Amino acid sequence: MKRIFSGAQPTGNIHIGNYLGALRNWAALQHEYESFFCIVNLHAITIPQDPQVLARKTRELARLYLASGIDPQVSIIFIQSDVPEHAELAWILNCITRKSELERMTQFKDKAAKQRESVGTGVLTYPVLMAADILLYQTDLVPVGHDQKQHLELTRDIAERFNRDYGQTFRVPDPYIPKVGARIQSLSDPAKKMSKSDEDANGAITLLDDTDTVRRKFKRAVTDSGTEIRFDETRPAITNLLTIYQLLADKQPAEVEAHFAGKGYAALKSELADVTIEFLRPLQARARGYDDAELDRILDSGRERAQAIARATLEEVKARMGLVGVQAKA
Ligand code: ATP
Ligand code: LTN
Repeated sequence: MKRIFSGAQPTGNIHIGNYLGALRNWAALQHEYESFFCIVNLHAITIPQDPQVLARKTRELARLYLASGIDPQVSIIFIQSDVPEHAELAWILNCITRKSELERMTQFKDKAAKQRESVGTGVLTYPVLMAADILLYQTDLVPVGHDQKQHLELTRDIAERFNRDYGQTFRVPDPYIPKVGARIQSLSDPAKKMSKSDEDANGAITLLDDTDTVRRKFKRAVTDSGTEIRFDETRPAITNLLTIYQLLADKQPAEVEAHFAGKGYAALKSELADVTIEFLRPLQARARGYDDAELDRILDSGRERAQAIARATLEEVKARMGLVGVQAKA
């Protein structure tokens, strides 16, 4: 069976952009692939985190994976720092990655521009840890949103370089970026992606927002000039709202346009709030449905299953590089 691997960071609040761009596809693909879904807490600490909040968010994210339809009987759900092979392989891959490759990453450039001198080394080397995550599991396919495309390309380059220099070791993964939903934009600024790290909380509908909050955020959502409700690249705000509607209501674009023909923006926003609330209600109930003991059991079993595979890959990597221990007969 082919494999998929993906992950999200336990920072901020997971939003419908993360769901529509990534989690939703994880749940859909899990039956066709052997699946690994990781809570990437080592990525989260590339920027300072409050330890208690990070610990709480890590478990909350595990609940949201489950609530989004990831079945722990089918897929492996685990916490990145529970499998130390991720950090170990990341170090090794750091040594075959060029600094210039990392400095070219647009996400790094954005963060470096904002933080200047204080930008941490982890922000620079973060794509190497991501490559390690993926390559440890001999992954075939990586379902992510559009913003991760460049990191995936780097992962492929690193895998190919290692295979060329040390012999065939890693499977070279393909990205899986959905045609619709890979780039959900902020409700407050349709030129920016919906983001967990946005200071403006009105830009994103989070998976744990209550009914009133959902209605309020959609009501305040920015719209374009004009009145027509149709998909149109030159009108990014309405197109973004229609995309969210299309995916949550499970309709074709033509059906959506026909449905809103002759209606105004207020109707679009109110119906969008309705479908979102209907989608979130059962999801939130499922998230609450897992008690701590059950969550521990799921994460523990995930760690064990993931680590067995990660360990085998790392052993092969170390042998190929001549990294032998006292027990190995060189
Ligand atoms: P954020 O900017 O919201 O913090 P992130 O990409 O840093 O997002 P993750 O939690 O690691 O946060 O992302 C999980 C997944 O969600 C990734 O596959 C990412 O590509 C996807 N994703 C993030 N934002 C969006 C968006 N606005 N639209 C579609 N997919 C998204
Ligand atoms: N970098 C990603 C999260 C991430 C990831 C991964 C995604 C870390 N490791 C491996 C897919 C595969 C992000 O910030 N969204």
